[in-house]
Amino acid sequence: MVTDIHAVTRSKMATRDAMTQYTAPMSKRRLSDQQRRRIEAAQERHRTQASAGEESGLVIARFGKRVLLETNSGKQVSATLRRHVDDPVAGDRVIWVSEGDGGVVEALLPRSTVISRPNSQGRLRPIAANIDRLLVVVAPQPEAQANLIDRYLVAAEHAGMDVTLVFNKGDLLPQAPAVGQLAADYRDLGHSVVVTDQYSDPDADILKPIIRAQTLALVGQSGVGKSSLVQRLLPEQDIRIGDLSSAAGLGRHTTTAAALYHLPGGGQLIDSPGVREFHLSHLPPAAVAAGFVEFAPLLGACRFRDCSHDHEAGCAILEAHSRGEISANRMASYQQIVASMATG
Ligand SMILES: Nc1nc2c(ncn2[C@@H]2O[C@H](COP(=O)(O)OP(=O)(O)OP(=O)(O)O)[C@@H](O)[C@H]2O)c(=O)[nH]1
Ligand SMILES: [Mg+2]
Ligand SMILES: [Zn+2]
Repeated sequence: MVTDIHAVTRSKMATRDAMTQYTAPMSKRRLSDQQRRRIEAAQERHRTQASAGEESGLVIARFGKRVLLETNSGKQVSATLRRHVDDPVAGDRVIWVSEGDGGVVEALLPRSTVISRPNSQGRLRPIAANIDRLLVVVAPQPEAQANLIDRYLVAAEHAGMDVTLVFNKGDLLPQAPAVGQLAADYRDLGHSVVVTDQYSDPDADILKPIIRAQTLALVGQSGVGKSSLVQRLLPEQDIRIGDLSSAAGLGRHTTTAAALYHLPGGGQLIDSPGVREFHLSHLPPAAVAAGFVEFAPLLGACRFRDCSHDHEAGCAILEAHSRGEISANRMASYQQIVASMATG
């Protein structure tokens, strides 16, 4: 949250600079086709040039300087990383060789998508890769934050991933009408929204048709029930679930590393550690407006090409807001994100 007026001013300047340089990402469809071709070409190149013993593998989880790999024959192997190998994470495909009881990762194959976030030192770190759809999980407890949802929507749009907003702990919604309203608001904006809870029939799980054969990543605050969702879909596995009563649902992280799970009906889910906040300081500021679905058709219609949609005359977005077509909450959330970007 920015309380420093100088920081706000700096952010506006940064916005303008970045806006003139920003080019909108290609459509998701073209992006993924092109990236898929590039990845296939890299894999093919590797197949023809591979030296003895090298094969590709899927990263199930990353633990410090080691990864847990799934081999092409479905076995799990713990592997170290050659020094130059760049930060493999759950969902990555890598080239590895076996060594002793384990393996060594030699190369990271190109990614179609990656979710990253700045670490506590402000360095951008990948969390999970090759994601088709982000499942942004929110709940009445800890209470859903619209601004955090908006940040994930911006990041996903920029990265070319689809998004479903999962309103979990639906059993608690009758006591949390504001969260129910939030679900309705995002649905009205045209987003994919599901309401679910751990007591619903697993065979009729509302998430199953969304998952299909894709790779999905569960993200959101700690304690909203991401790991519980995985457990529901994989009743045989033993997945660590947090005890909300001892943590009051805040600030405690039960899941400490992202991990990939294959689902029996096809598709794979990547569970990730909960976040307290999600910084977008690594994105160009103009990506923020592009991630607000009701702003997108108006972009380019402002009088000034480098409009920051904050105070300018002839701003199509502010005009739509004054006509009641963009809600006060979303306008404020947009401005809060842009203002926070200069300070991280
Ligand atoms: N009432 C209710 N509680 C739930 C539901 N799903 C999960 N919980 C509870 O929420 C708490 C946290 O669940 P987790 O699955 O560990 O949450 P998480 O999002 O994985 O948390 P981190 O790993 O810390 O990010 C546990 O006490 C669960 O029993 C639900 O549908 N309804
Ligand atoms: Mg968890
Ligand atoms: Zn504008």
